Amino acid sequence: SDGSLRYTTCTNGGPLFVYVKDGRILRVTPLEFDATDPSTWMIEARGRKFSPPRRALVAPHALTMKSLVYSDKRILHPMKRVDFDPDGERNPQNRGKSGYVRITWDEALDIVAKEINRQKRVHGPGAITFPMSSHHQWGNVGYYLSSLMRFANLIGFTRVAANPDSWEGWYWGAMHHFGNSMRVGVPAGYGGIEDCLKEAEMIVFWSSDPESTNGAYAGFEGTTRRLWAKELGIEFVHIDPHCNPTAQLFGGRWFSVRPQTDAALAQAIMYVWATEGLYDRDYVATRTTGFDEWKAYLLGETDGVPKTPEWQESETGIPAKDVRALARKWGGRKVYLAVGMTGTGFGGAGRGATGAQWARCMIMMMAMQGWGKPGINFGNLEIGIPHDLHFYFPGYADGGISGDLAFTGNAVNNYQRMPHILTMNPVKQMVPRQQMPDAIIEGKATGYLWDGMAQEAQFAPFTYPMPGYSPIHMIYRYGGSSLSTVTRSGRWVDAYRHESIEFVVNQSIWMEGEAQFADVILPACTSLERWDIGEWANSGGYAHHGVNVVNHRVVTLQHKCIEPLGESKSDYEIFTAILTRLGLGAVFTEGCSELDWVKRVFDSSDLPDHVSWKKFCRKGYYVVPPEKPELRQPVDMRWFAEGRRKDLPEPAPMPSQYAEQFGMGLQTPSGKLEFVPEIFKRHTTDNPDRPAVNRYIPSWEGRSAELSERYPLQMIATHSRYSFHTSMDGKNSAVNQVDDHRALIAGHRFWLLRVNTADAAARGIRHHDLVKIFNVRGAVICAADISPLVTPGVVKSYEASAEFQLIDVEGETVEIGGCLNTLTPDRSQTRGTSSMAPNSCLVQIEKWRNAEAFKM
Ligand code: MGD
Ligand code: MGD
Ligand code: 4MO
Repeated sequence: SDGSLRYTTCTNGGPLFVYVKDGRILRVTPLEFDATDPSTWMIEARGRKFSPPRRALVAPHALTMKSLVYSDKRILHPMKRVDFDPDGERNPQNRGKSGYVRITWDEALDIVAKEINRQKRVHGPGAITFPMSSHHQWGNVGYYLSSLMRFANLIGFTRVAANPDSWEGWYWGAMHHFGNSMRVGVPAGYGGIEDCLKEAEMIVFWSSDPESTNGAYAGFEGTTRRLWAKELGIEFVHIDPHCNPTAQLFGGRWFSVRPQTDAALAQAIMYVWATEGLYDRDYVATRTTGFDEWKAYLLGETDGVPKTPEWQESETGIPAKDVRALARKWGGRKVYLAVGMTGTGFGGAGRGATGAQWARCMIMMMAMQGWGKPGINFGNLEIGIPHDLHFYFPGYADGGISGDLAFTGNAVNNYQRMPHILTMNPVKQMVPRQQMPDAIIEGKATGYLWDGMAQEAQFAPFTYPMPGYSPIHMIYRYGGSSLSTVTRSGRWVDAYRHESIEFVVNQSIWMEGEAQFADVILPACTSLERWDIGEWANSGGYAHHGVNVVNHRVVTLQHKCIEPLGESKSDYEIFTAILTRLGLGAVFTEGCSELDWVKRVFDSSDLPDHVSWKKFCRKGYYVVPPEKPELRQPVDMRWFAEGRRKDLPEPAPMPSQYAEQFGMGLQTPSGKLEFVPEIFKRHTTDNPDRPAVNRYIPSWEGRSAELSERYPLQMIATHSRYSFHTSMDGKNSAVNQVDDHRALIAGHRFWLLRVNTADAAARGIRHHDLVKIFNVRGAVICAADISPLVTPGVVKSYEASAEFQLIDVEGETVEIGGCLNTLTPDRSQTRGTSSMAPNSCLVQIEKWRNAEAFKM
């Protein structure tokens, strides 16, 4: 009615309508279905019928897209650092200090293309690196695993080997008890919604806050289902140092556990089960191995310390009587255990020094309770929707246009349906992500692989530099989040300024984070300014059937809604322009525009069987009809509990990975659920950090650590409720105005630090005072958010401030953007792994100068 055109798009927080008039975006709204879209599924449970709303319940950050497009932090033209001369003085020491001048695209592309050639000529393969983040704007064509991977492979590069950041404790620990390596050691969650609603009596949320983390991409799609569970009288319990938004919304008993002591609590619960017979004896006897050895440890027969509720009290801070009561209740009921964002793995508890101990306990607890029997499973009603999973559409990790068969899901997923020119990185050298700054500064680093192919892959170390290859001399950074998402991130500043780094190019949409440390900046555009295609929440790869979290399967054409702002270009166009200068333009594009690739992805999917290209383009989205009730996906692990052949719609494990008969048993050497993993017995006997019999080993950065005398508070900085990592924070995004996200004080939007009332009072800190949070690694200025919702002795905040802003105040350097990862330890959780352990980092806080003083 206002004369605008309605386009569609998809984001990390769900699909949107985008209203455009005269080349400008007027507004974005959550996508709503109409009468022509297929019907919605219904679940019957305990005499009630449940069906979700017929619209996309998107995340708050999705709705900020317009403000991101028109942000005043957009980079609108190519730029060069003022004191960078590619043919003369390069002044690496001034990165992040000196300013920029505008240059033309021609000049920028020439500098970058020439430098790529020079690096190869002078140093040889391996000198260039493309550090990649874990996420991207939505869409199968533009995704970093798609276009950027294709581009980087055509150039050749030292790979920055990612650590399994989302999965840490599961990959390095839990996986060895039950397999699921192709899911990085987390359970699958099939059929979990219906089973939970029909059967479960209680849900234990353990390090699980789906109202904040939204099953990653599902917005508030799961909220409705949890409300149904409340209506049905399913009891909720929360184990978390923070009375998180899920606990706040739904209520239920909150166990305020001290960070990283969870394994002690879990073991005390298992002690009660073991001694009071509150476990599934038949299941343990027939489906598992090693229980006697585990039980001996619980009872203290092996180390003289019975793991009683009294024993755990001084560690966790939870009274013994409460633990005993919880254990008895749990042991006598059908319980869903909810760990992390989907309830089936993840969780901040897994991203700390004791992360693997905790994740291992979670699997063992479920083994004791009969995992897979009706009402006994992992989940928090976030995953396991009765979708038609036979309908095929590729996820973003399934390779897109990359042609990369080694580091994406392409080889096992979409390649056969969309053959395109293969691309391969000829460089075998890798550098571990968390150690990359040290690799640059000290010239060496050791890492361990994240590879889901097999459980064994993680035991072989790799070293940097690798004989035969050049160390890194050029960084091609795409985006710029490391200062905020990598541990002890202040190291990056020194790495960027290191003399061995001859050239830094940054391709970013906004002037933030690492973009400020580049020699040449290439302006990219947002996904609303270019073509793409994607299915909501379909990540693919290690999260096979990831769509199982949203209520409807929605594939969207991601329209080019407006022309790119200023001189910005799509990433694909930038890559094409650089490769054209290297004579590889046509190899990269195969003669295709982005819209052509979108059509190729469309054709590779099952969409053409149901909707014409023309109709799809006009409507902008397609909703997959739900599965017929009789064909609904089976419940995860039910086959195992019943001793049948595996009946789940997933390709893993590989045929070679079954102990005896294909489809029978788990991906463990015994085929059973192993309380004492055989794989650990084989490979870690010389590593006390990774014992075969799981133990409670207090955190090396916990309350008993030496550091705690000077830094008595434990900081947990987990995933931000309102932004998606750095992506929707800062840059004057609408998210910035959310009071629960940043506080506007003296003209600056400060990152929030939630402090317990008693800890604040002891330090004379009042609500919204500026506080300095610090340790040996750095100091950050935040706004105090005083609240009883956080356990005393713990300060709660979030990772992923997009802004990184160092200022000097009376000789002291402090960071005022909110990059709390400048304080977290860079040490791996355990020896012999490349795992991040940001959680439970020891800090002190004090009231900082008042806001008026800050203004000067
Ligand atoms: P993102 O902000 O998602 O974070 O860490 P990252 O993956 O590093 O980074 C994406 C980057 O890509 C941004 O800079 C963004 O601007 C850029 N980008 C996105 N789309 C485009 C595009 O279209 N074009 C271009 N040119 N650039 C684009 C996430 C990581 O953080 C994760 S996944 C986890 S699980 C860890 N969690 C965690 C924690 O729990 N606690 C602490 N303390 N730290 C953590 N860090 C980890
Ligand atoms: P976290 O926020 O790390 O999320 O999903 P999760 O790993 O589940 O942790 C969840 C809860 O664990 C929090 O309430 C936190 O207080 C608690 N916790 C932290 N430490 C401990 C501990 O030691 N013990 C116990 N018991 N609890 C603890 C992460 C997932 O979220 C991932 S991997 C990504 S990449 C996505 N990121 C993301 C985002 O950046 N923003 C939004 N809005 N959603 C996201 N969803 C995804
Ligand atoms: Mo993650």
